[in-house]
Amino acid sequence: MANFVNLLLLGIFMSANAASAAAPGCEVGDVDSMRFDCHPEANPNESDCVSRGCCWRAATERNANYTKHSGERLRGIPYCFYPSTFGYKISNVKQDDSGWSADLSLASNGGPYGADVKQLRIVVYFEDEDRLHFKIFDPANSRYEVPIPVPAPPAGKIPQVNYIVKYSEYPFGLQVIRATDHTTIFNSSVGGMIFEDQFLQISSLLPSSNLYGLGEHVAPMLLDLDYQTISLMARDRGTPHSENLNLYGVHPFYLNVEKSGHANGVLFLNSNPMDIALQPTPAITYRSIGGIMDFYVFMGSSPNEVVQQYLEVVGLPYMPPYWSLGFHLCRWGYDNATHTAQVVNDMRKMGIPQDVQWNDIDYMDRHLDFTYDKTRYSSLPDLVDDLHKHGQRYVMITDPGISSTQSAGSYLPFDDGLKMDVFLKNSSNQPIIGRVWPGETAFPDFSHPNAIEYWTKQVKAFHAEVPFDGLWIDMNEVSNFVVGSVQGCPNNSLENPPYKPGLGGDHMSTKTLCMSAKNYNTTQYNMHSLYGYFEAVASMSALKTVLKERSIVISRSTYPNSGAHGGHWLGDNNSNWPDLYLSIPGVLLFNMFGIPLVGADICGFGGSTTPELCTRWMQVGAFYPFSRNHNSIGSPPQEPSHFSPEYADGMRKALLIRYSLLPSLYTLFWQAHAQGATVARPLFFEFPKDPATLSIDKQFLWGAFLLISPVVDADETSVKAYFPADRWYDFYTGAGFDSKGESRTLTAELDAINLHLRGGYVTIKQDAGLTTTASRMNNFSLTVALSATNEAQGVLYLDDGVTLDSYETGQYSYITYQVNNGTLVSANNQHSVYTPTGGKYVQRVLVLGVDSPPKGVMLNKVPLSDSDYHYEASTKVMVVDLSSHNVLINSMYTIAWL
Ligand SMILES: *[C@@H]1O[C@H](CO)[C@@H](O)[C@H](O)[C@H]1NC(C)=O
Ligand SMILES: *[C@@H]1O[C@H](CO)[C@@H](O)[C@H](O)[C@H]1NC(C)=O
Ligand SMILES: *[C@@H]1O[C@H](CO)[C@@H](O)[C@H](O)[C@H]1NC(C)=O
Ligand SMILES: *[C@@H]1O[C@H](CO)[C@@H](O)[C@H](O)[C@H]1NC(C)=O
Ligand SMILES: *[C@@H]1O[C@H](CO)[C@@H](O)[C@H](O)[C@H]1NC(C)=O
Ligand SMILES: *[C@@H]1O[C@H](CO)[C@@H](O)[C@H](O)[C@H]1NC(C)=O
Ligand SMILES: *[C@@H]1O[C@H](CO)[C@@H](O)[C@H](O)[C@H]1NC(C)=O
Ligand SMILES: *[C@@H]1O[C@H](CO)[C@@H](O)[C@H](O)[C@H]1NC(C)=O
Ligand SMILES: CC(=O)N[C@H]1CO[C@H](CO)[C@@H](O)[C@@H]1O
Repeated sequence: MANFVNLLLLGIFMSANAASAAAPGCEVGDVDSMRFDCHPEANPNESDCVSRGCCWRAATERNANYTKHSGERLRGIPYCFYPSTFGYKISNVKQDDSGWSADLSLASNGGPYGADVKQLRIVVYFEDEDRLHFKIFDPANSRYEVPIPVPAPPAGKIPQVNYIVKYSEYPFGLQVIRATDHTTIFNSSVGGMIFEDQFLQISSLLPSSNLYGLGEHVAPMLLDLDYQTISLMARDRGTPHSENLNLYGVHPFYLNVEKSGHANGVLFLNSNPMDIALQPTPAITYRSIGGIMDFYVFMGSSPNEVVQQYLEVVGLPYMPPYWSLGFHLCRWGYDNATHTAQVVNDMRKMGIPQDVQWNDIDYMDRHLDFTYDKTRYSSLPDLVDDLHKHGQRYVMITDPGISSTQSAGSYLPFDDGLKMDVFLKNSSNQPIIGRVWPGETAFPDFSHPNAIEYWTKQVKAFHAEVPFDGLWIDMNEVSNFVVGSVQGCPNNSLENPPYKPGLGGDHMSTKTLCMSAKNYNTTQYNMHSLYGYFEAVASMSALKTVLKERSIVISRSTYPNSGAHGGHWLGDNNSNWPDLYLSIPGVLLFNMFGIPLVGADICGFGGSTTPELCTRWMQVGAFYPFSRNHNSIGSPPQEPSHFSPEYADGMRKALLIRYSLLPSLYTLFWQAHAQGATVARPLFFEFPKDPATLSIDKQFLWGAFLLISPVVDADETSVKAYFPADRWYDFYTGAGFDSKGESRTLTAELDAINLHLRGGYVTIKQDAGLTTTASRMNNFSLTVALSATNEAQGVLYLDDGVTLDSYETGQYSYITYQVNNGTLVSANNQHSVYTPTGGKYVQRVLVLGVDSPPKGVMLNKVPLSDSDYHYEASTKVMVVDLSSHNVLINSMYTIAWL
């Protein structure tokens, strides 16, 4: 008997061993980089691995260099990996006009996280010339799908597509190949595809390891593929000191740049908490705990085109009001309205530009939304009135948590919410109660059909008391000071899913509501990461109804399509140099995500800034698309007006440059809104074939024309800047040089930020005032930066800056500039309806890179007098003074020089 038991054990041992070493399909693991992790949880072991139908083998050179990752997960070449025989088999492939569909049947054992959906369906839509869309789902049971608006699949056939789609039969994998250069963009014939109720997994080979996106996280711009796992789930998490931790927003979109310089992109349209594992193969693995597999693949082939194609799916950015491009000032810890007003007055006295004053939660009565403290902030309406009289604006914070403990009849936001049934509910179908600033609160379900009406009512009532100009929506991950709710959470599979994404070791409901809390249609398990998105939709809708003009919603939590409803700030950073640097990749990422109105808290939120740090940060922050200085309670003041002239001068100078460039910046926002362009742009977007640009995230561009090279370290008096091969001009002197693609060391005094104009572009400026209202009264000037072939081009979009849908309703002017052979042509023949009511004339034209002194200059073929122009031989700059000629900015004219 004893022998028999021993034999049996030996038999089991041997068969397990055989499965791991010689099982069919395990030879895929002979190449370390082709191993896809079958046991991402902590502490894998052989028997557990083999019972999953996977292969177990010690990696050839494993782990000496890898450490434990967040949440106790292992990093490195996996011991436990999928055999090449794991997965589904395809059958019944049917072509139709706009793609094909097929059945997928499970043909091996499935995953370890619950029952597998054995019969799946795949539908492949050839949606657009450069966009492929496919879905893999359970045909027998409808499952949650992300409720953001996306284009409907085409009704008929797309005449010509720039891709070829193939598949492998078993195990099933999909390949998407760009037709023009035969690059495989997506290839899921690797790893282990799994489809279970609470676990979806699919892997794909990447064409190159130049990978960007997958936010929101804090990290350098170029992602690290050395066995890194990025978790996505909206979370209120201040200043994580570890990269890749899940943060406020969720953007499962990446952009990839191939060796050729061509780019591609992929969106995984899924909103459940997920892990995204990257490995150096290069390859990507998505592990989501719900929804369906819904993918969009974008062929590019330039980075700009990838973003454009992505935004055609998730929605173009909205058009912000002109004033929102001015400078914003805020802090938590203004004790009263007088204190807030004092800051505004100090800024005016110091002659430092400011458009918008903000308040954090200090203004509220006991932290109740839609109230203000009638003692400390009794003069708030007067402050707002004074701002408006000075052509300035006011924005204050609003949190989603609505106090549930006020006596009935005393607090309408709660009473109305009950009446209109808009709160998220718990398992006994009552409003789920958490705890935030005002104490116990209920949380509006902004996806509820009544939510917009409910929220608009509150916004309108408060606006009647305090006529604010925009909404700052914080804490909308949604943040909660207790885990789940004040009653805790039930114990069920939504609260404790069989696979738990890394989440930095957090529980699912850490700092948020229970996963089983109920939205109108579904649960927080599915909709959690869309909370801030739906709040932004409701907030922007309310502002349109109440203000009847363009406004801003600045949201902490975002999801694809958020950019169509407002902007974002990067959250609670700290006053230190690393955070100053990391703000640049943060800003660049959100431009790729279609939320160009973005910036970090200038000078840092937490901690104490120093005058030097704050000066450098104000200089780079003057070039954030959304430029706001914000500070935490208890930290020393960091308003620009607070500093001595040694520092304040450098801050003022940077802001005045921003204000002078606002016509060009506003035009960039219009290009984002109308065409899906980025505003702040990484260098590789313009120079993707130059490998040196692929990792540059300490410099960035505005559009194609302005290179910004800030100081991001302490005690620097110079900065090393890279110049891709092109003609560049010093912004201050206009002197130019031709770069072959080289780094240069530039002087960087404390009072100035290095800026360069790119040859080939026309920049439109307006003399800076101390508010955008004042700036708009000033006249325009053009700076023509000639290319090496003496050409340049530019565009200008003009409207009144506030009317809703100015572009859509045609109330704008659009001017193009063409320069070649010594002639500038300003043409308004595309559209010229709007004429500025303030500053409207072109005062000056600067031409940079004019090789020899002009013999004459003509305006509309009529020679100008010698006193109307001059030439600076040392810098090769020609200045044409048009001030006595009344040249309207939106008129047709030519300027020629010989
Ligand atoms: C292997 O891992 C599983 C799951 O963690 C555990 O239950 C089992 O005891 C482990 N076996 C050994 C031999 O360590
Ligand atoms: C481990 O790290 C050391 C030092 O960085 C390096 O020399 C070595 O090549 C690495 N080994 C592997 C297997 O990556
Ligand atoms: C996709 O990947 C598989 C597995 O590595 C490989 O055999 C196949 O050639 C790839 N297909 C394409 C089109 O790249
Ligand atoms: C307002 O706050 C400032 C700054 O803390 C303080 O000095 C001042 O006394 C306060 N004024 C009133 C009226 O409370
Ligand atoms: C649901 O919330 C209500 C408060 O709105 C609370 O009284 C009740 O106990 C909660 N139910 C559960 C199951 O937590
Ligand atoms: C809720 O479900 C209805 C009916 O299926 C659908 O029309 C609506 O778009 C859904 N709303 C959200 C926010 O998911
Ligand atoms: C939750 O339920 C599971 C399964 O019923 C049980 O194993 C676990 O101990 C429970 N957890 C708690 C905290 O009650
Ligand atoms: C360039 O301008 C000169 C002087 O106006 C003119 O003679 C010449 O024909 C122009 N060349 C072209 C290619 O337009
Ligand atoms: C939570 C967090 O770290 N937020 C921001 C603070 O620091 C950097 C730089 O400003 C940002 O990129 C982070 O997103």
